[in-house]
Amino acid sequence: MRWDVFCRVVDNYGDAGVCWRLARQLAREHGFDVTLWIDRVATLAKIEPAIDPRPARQVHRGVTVAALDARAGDAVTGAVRAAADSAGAAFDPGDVVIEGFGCGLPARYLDAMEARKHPPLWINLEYLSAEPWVDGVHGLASRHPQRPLTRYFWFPGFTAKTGGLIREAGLIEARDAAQREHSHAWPASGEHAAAGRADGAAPVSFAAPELSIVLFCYANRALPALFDLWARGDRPMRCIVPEGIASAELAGWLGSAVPPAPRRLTRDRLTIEWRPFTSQDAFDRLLWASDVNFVRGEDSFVRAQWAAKPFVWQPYPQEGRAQAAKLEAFLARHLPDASNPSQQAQRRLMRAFDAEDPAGVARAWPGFHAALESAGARAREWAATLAGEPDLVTQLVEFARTKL
Ligand code: TRH
Repeated sequence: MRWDVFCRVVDNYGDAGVCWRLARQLAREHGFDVTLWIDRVATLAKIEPAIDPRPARQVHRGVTVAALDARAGDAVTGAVRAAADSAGAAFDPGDVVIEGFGCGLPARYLDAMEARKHPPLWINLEYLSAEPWVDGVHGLASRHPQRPLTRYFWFPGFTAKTGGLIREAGLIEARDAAQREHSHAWPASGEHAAAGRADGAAPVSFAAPELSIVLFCYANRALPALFDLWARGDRPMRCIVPEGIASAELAGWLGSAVPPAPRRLTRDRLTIEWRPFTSQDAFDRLLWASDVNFVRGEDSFVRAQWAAKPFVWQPYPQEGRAQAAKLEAFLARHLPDASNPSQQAQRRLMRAFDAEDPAGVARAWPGFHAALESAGARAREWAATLAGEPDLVTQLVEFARTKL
């Protein structure tokens, strides 16, 4: 089967991140001939460094990456435009076309779909939501208003009635292996502090081990309150910040411009470590090794759940804080026990962080920190439950086979 995946980068990295992960898995695990049509190849190159942002077409990890020429309005790639102009040919659609997040297919591509004896299976990949209504709309079809084409709506989700979550083969095993190895290298408790000093004298103080945090969030007015808490805390804190993230808040808190990555800077008990963006695989490994992960949007949010570590999710900010409903829907699934103190502490911090409420975050962090052990247990239990469901691509391929 030939698959075409279309992606237009709205902003940030998640559109490219999700579509790239999907395309890779279709090629690698199912051997399909997959083309990812994407308008901003440079955004993809930021999270897949081996991609070159310049050529109109390139093959990487079994996927053909074709540049969509957004300037043309109906978005044909330079190479395809040349072919179409010279031979009058248009796009040659695959058997399945995935329209990423309702990005819109080029008019010439739709023409070519119509011209095929059997039009391709057209699937619109929707944004992930934990909201209950998703169960009722996943998999529905709708006729195109002007063309004899049908489009199916694929809703990722957390239940068996949705299209599932992206989870490539071997992910859980790789995570478990890395975390087993890491736990040897990283004592879970404070043993290393009790190891005493080189001169054999008794340990100076039974310091708690450093807490490592990955901070991948949107601009957030509550951040300086967190940095203050972490700097004045009773244990060393290491906060790993991808380049460009939370720059304004960090510059304000430091009182100086944020240094270019890679750099490390310590203030009291808080060490901030700026790192360049890494590949998606390396970012996963960072999430697996960290004690707490602040994540955002959609793809890092899912990857933090697979990492099975305590996490704080900042949903993509929307008009009138509509994202708060998405957060509540997720909390109702992930942390449903109103009487459980640990789940309550996690809910409080996520709500305060999403609301960008400095006082709320300052009140919520100590309870969240105290509940880390049980939050970790809940994260592992949640990841195991989700891993028991068929993954999104497996379901997508099965669906395609029934329709073609
Ligand atoms: O970058 P985002 O904010 O993308 C957002 C969301 O997807 C949101 O749902 C969507 O509406 C909006 O785009 C248009 O957050 P997200 O979804 O976590 O995507 C980040 C991607 O970047 C993810 O695939 C992980 C990847 N990444 C790396 O590969 N390496 C890195 O070093 C970092 C920091 C991220």
